[in-house]
Amino acid sequence: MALAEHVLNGDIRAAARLMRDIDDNRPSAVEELKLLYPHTGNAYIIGITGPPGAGKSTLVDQVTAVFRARGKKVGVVAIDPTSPFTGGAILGDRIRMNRHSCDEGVFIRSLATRGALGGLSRSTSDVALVMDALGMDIVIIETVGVGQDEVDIVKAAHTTCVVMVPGLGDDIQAIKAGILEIGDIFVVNKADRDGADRTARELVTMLEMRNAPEELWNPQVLKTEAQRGTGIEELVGEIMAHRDYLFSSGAIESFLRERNERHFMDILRDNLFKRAVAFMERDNTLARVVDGMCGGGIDPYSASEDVIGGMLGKD
Ligand SMILES: Nc1nc2c(ncn2[C@@H]2O[C@H](COP(=O)(O)OP(=O)(O)OP(=O)(O)O)[C@@H](O)[C@H]2O)c(=O)[nH]1
Ligand SMILES: [Mg+2]
Repeated sequence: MALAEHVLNGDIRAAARLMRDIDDNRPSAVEELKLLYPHTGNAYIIGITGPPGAGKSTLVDQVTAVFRARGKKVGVVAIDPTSPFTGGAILGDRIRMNRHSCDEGVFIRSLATRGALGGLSRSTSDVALVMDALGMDIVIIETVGVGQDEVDIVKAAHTTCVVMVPGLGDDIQAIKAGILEIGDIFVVNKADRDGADRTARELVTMLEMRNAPEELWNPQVLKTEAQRGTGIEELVGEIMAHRDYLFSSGAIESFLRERNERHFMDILRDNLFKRAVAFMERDNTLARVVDGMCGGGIDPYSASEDVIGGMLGKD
């Protein structure tokens, strides 16, 4: 029986193995994903993003508990930035989500950004797909909202929650407009700290300044204390309200079209690049091009056009 069939039967170990195969870039993993794909599209995907240490993992843990209490199965994909600033995040996530570690209805998986050759958004989509096929009703993706990569990742989520903390003060002005655009819900976590109301007010003001059309979704700003579990029910309620909006307004259609287009383009780019690399390996093209660039006889623009021309002509 193919690994995919085991996954579709809800076999958690098979899912974990397939995710490892995806990580290792095994060609067999792609064949399994092809089998799984027709059975996906049932999970509701929630993105949680925000600066390092904002309390995202603590929040994910609490939100997971609420969905579990409602009988939903929850998959969690935590993107570990493996940056020197947040080193050890994986361990931290494991500890913070410890209480779910014996729960068969919760599947937690960390992804490292380092070494994700095919692009992080591609591997995140693939892992979310496996969780979906495994029968997870909810898939939560946690990522530190810093770079374009992270923004791309949360675009795959039906509902994106942007997590902030009090005391950002003037820094809040420095938050890229991109973050405002991707948030469906804004959360001021660590509301036990001073300045939570002010941060919430500033966010509301910034959102109002966007002058978004009224018929569109109007993002709310919520306050939470993830550590004590305060405001979590309200947050889940708002996530469900956004879900209702997506489906009742029909916005889900364009969302899915955009997401599918990005997913396909990601895979296409990845596959083309892999084929180009394999093509160049046949006759050591890379070394020749680099030699030529160092010697001054070859420019990289013409060289890449030659490689693509050769590849398309011969294949
Ligand atoms: N005071 C206070 N601390 C909190 C709250 N929520 C989380 N924390 C603490 O904030 C610290 C960081 O929490 P995490 O959940 O690891 O934050 P994170 O955003 O996932 O961090 P990275 O994944 O490393 O970016 C931990 O020590 C938490 O216990 C809160 O509501 N109030
Ligand atoms: Mg975290």
